[in-house]
Amino acid sequence: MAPPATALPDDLVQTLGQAKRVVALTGAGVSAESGIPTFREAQRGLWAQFDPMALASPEGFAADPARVWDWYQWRRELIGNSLPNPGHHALAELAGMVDRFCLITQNVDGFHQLAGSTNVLELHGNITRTICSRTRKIVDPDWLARHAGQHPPPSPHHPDGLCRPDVVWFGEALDERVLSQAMQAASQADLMIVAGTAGAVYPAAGLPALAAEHGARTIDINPEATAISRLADWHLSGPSAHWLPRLAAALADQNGSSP
Ligand code: BV8
Repeated sequence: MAPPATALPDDLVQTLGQAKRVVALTGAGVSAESGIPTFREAQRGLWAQFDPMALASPEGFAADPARVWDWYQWRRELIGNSLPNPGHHALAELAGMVDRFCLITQNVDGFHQLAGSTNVLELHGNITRTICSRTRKIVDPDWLARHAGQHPPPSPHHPDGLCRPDVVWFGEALDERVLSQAMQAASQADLMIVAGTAGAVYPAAGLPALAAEHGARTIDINPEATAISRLADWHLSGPSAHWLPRLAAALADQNGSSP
């Protein structure tokens, strides 16, 4: 594959410099350069034989709690041994250079916060938190440590509960407050930067169209063309760790500051 271009279109740079309300929507692709496999990529090793969509579902957990728990434990360890990449850091830098910035992510790895982003809207939850499968109350890490040999550990909050990750599974509703904040931000944006998402998972995938319907210009960053890139005003073909730092540098140049 040819290396991605490096120059940003002039009209994109001008729009970026004039934007007052910027919203970013990220997907699994922004963590790819941190070594975290995306949902569409074949899972690795032991997990290559399983469909992530089946594992990330209440039905999958009900059918085989141990298998789903172990898959999340494998992902937690992979995430724990990985770091945010320049794409995550660039989004944190961009937030400091615009009047209003809102970061919405489909990802559950917490890398945006590790890279310094604040007020991140985690549409699909966060894999590092554990909840009770019946009450959805948070389970303390020391309970997990005391029951590390059980897959999954029983819940401390309900006699029939099990420990599960605090993520939104397919078929489960998103947190209403988080979703309405994301929809409000998208409908008020004058620029939406979409990075690393196939745009296949709803309702997250509907946010770029919502922003465009309310007059936002949209940039899509993805090595592949997707339904979102076809809607976008600009499609920057290539990795987010390549393009997001270039957006931050271009804005810093316009503001006369270093990112
Ligand atoms: C709900 C947490 C309702 C778990 C995840 C409307 C229409 C159609 C279907 C539906 C609909 N509404 C609801 C549905 C059903 C379903 C859905 O959307 N199904 C799809 C598959 C058709 N949605 C739901 O079930 C949602 N719930 O709507 O509930 C409801 C209401 C009331 C009561 C009950 C129910 C819940 C969806 C949330 C699922 N949970 N994650 C976990 O992580 O284990 S989603 C999961 O998939 C991840 O969060 C991940 O982010 C996401 C996949 O999307 P992407 O982020 O795009 O990742 P993907 O791998 O697909 O693509 C990566 C992209 O990156 C690619 O394009 C690739 O080219 C690109 N890339 C690769 N490398 C790079 C790169 N880009 C940049 N740089 C790189 N280096």
